[in-house]
Amino acid sequence: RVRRGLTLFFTGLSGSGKSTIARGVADAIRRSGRTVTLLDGDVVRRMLSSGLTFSRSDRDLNVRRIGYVAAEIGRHGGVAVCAPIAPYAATRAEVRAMAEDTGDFFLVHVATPLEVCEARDRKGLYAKARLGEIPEFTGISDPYEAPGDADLVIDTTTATEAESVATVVEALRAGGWL
Ligand code: GGZ
Repeated sequence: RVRRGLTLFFTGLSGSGKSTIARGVADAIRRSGRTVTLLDGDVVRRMLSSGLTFSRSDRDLNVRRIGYVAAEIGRHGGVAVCAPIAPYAATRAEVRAMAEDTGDFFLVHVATPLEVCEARDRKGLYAKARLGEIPEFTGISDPYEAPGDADLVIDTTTATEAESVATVVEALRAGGWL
């Protein structure tokens, strides 16, 4: 039986935990027997969007490309798990429309507060952004528009990685996608 495709889209700040949770959820979906493609921010920036900057128009182009690929995966009954920052609401809405044209769309806001992401500063990027060494850094010198249409909101301030993954998997199960 060919199932309805799904674009599972994570949005949130750098260091919010998006990629880690997305990877864990993708593994869980795969174990459930569905075909999964992970479109992680890092890999997409290298393979699909190389040469793009972090200007608004380049971010939009990056996020639209991810949305297009995800929608095509959905068309063929697959699950695409995407995890870019995707800071702009209008662009996320475009992606939702593209994905819903060929399958389903599920938006997860990884709403770990800026203070927490910055305090962790796993890659040292926030410190550089504060020093002005990275211009247009989301949350510091560039906007992040929090979604008002998230299907699920998670915060990794206190939840462990495993708990966050379990929360998303449970929501997918409840929605009939798993
Ligand atoms: C935000 C930046 C920037 C700027 C480099 N602003 O924590 P990371 O390192 O691994 O994740 C961030 C990643 C964001 O790329 P995306 O493709 O997800 O962004 S968008 O959806 O807005 O296109 C961060 C790193 O790239 N990075 N410069 N100025 N994040």
